[in-house]
Amino acid sequence: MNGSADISSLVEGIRRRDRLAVARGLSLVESSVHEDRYLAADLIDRLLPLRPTSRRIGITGSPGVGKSTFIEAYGMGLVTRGSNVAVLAVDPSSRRTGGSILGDKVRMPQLSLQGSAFVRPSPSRTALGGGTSTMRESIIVCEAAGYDHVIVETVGVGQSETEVADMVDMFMVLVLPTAGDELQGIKRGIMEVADVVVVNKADIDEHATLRAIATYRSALRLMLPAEEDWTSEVVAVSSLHQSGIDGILAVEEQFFDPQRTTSRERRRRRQRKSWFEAVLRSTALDWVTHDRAIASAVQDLRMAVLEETTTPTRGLMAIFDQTTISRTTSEGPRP
Ligand SMILES: Nc1nc2c(ncn2[C@@H]2O[C@H](COP(=O)(O)OP(=O)(O)O)[C@@H](O)[C@H]2O)c(=O)[nH]1
Ligand SMILES: [Mg+2]
Repeated sequence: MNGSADISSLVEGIRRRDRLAVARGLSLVESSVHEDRYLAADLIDRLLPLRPTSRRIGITGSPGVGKSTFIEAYGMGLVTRGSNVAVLAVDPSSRRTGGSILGDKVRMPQLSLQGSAFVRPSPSRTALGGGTSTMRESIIVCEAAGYDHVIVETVGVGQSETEVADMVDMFMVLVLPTAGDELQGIKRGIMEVADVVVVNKADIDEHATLRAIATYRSALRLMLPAEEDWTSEVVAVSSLHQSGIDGILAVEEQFFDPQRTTSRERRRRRQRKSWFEAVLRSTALDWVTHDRAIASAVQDLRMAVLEETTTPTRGLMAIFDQTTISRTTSEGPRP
């Protein structure tokens, strides 16, 4: 990558849905190399106006619940209906294990072979925000390439699930048919943002699956709905046998009913706001750590706080006042 000519040809390639160009675009937005971040910003700017409408779908659930297998089955269902599907994975742990990236690819063997599907396991980011920090840009690249479905799989634990919920239109939580015990283990926060609860591995135990459906339905009724015009659905599937996928596709159609357009747009607007706030926070932190004078003052302050000779608030106020005063005096009119 060395400049705007390259960006132009990359934009063209992405628009033609050239797989190599899409992959290169994704690598560029994921890159943490300083110059790449400027090129990536340039690329995203150029792609933004070129996006057809898409459906962004997030998939979460405990490791082993069957997310990758589900995406394979669901993705195949979509492809069969004529959709173009891109799959992105958030894996904050992949840097350490290395294996899960390969594992995911291996577990979507059918979908990976489809001409109208693109499966991309994203590497982790060590920078602030972990694996999700550039996911929004990755989604934009896929949309510009004409993928009408962008499916994001969370692989990590902790924050990444709710972060992904904040960047998709429809958020699905996969659970096992062992409802009673499972409900204890699932964080309430995740259930509250679930638009669809998918009881996977229904093939294992039919009765347990029915019980699980009932349990999740009543649990969801006690929670505040994520959207005021949508009641969270509970659907059972067997991803392994690719059965129950019609039910998922039907729920998706209901969710994306044109009558709900306004509330979906409201949701995306809300998400753009939190995107801005997140970038503002990390950029502000970048500025502080890149300005040598401030960074060294902050380091002194850090020590002072450890020694309890000052408090974080008092110390940071002092640093802030000092830099603002010195800037205004140096930039102000000279006598
Ligand atoms: N019996 C059964 N096994 C499944 C089903 N879906 C996934 N599995 C198995 O569960 C294991 C974990 O699946 P995987 O998709 O890798 O889970 P992930 O970690 O959530 O992505 C694999 O061995 C799958 O074959 C299902 O519907 N029924
Ligand atoms: Mg997986």
